[in-house]
Amino acid sequence: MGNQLTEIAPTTPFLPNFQSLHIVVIGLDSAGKTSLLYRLKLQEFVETIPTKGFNMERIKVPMGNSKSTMLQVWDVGGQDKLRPLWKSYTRRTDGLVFVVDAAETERMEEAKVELNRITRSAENQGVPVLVLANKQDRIGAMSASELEKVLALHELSSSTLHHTQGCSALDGQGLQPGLEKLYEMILKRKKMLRHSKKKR
Ligand code: G3D
Repeated sequence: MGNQLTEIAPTTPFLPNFQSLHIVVIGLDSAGKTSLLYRLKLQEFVETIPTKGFNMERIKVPMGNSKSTMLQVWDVGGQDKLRPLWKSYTRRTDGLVFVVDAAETERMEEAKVELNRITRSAENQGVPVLVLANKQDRIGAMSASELEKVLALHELSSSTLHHTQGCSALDGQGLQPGLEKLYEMILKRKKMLRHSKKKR
């Protein structure tokens, strides 16, 4: 991830009837998380400095009808010592965005292991997951459906809503539809949770 991006105020007016959402953006280093955030916020591609080790960034973006949506970004993988830290941040999240460099086929197994680890942890049971198959502009990038198979998303628990979306931080393609889908899944889950609470 790059180093400069911290918290930026939202550009859209507040919609008072809707709540704030908290979304954690994760993925292996260099998957394109920071580039995607810049693209979302500034509508342009910004050169970033990929970093390894501890790094956390936050940005507010408009999404669906939510009052504000906080995206919090983490690198995962190769950071065993730091895992307890990011795990505590994913604990109360409404949604997860898992970013994959779809052109880096040799790291798919590593991505699969991390995705499994995160979605299977007790804290994240049932949290909707948007998988972003980033770098679609690159030759040889896996499509969303190919990535879905390679990451074995069908193995996720049936209570975990998920969607895989091809995108590119370079031109912004696919990003907004992916986030809208995540928003839908979050609302659906909240509805399901309310329903099951009423039943009890
Ligand atoms: P991270 O935050 O997940 O660690 P970055 O990843 O956003 O820092 O991106 C890592 C590298 O991938 C950067 O290139 C960045 O420009 C590139 N990148 C990110 N998204 C895309 C994309 O959609 N298409 C292409 N072609 N490249 C992308 P460098 O060269 O600086 O390592």
